[in-house]
Amino acid sequence: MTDAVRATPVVAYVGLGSNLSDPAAQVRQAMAELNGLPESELLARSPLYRTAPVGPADQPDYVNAVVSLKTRLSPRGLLEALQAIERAHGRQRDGTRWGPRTLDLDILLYGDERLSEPGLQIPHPEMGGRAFVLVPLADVAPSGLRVPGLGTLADLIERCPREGIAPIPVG
Ligand code: PH2
Ligand code: MG
Ligand code: MG
Repeated sequence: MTDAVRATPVVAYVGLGSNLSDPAAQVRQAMAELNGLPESELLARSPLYRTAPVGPADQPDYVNAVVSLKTRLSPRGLLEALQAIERAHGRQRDGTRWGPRTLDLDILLYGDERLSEPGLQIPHPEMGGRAFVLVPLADVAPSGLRVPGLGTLADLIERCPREGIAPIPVG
């Protein structure tokens, strides 16, 4: 893993998504694994949502959720830890954009930082208009949360049609 660990922890938000091999179980299991990340403390987990696929329509519905964590991992260190969890869930990267996946873990926000590096853009470049990200994010973040470059979470939610997304009952 990339060695960078920071002296001061940052609050990061991670989006979870799955639409293959028992998606709700994949997401719940991934939340447990995120709870065990080194140099990190899981702060909150959103409910799970069943969501219509964005992108190619000929794929199963997704289960989506968001967690917040306090972490001293660097953005790159966090990304590598998330990719290791994706691989453990059998994630195949065949290059198909927006195609079906057993587990997708995306860094949505990392404090108030903006980053644009190969393979790592923060805030997540597509989060601003996606209800399947914004709705669970609002479950774990203050509505006044600023998304760097995009405004407050409350404003983004207001502008985003809340279609094709339904909470999954607990239990
Ligand atoms: N992820 C994608 C593409 N489309 N659609 C939904 N509903 N949920 C996702 O997590 C999702 C998607 C690529 O990351
Ligand atoms: Mg991803
Ligand atoms: Mg994604």
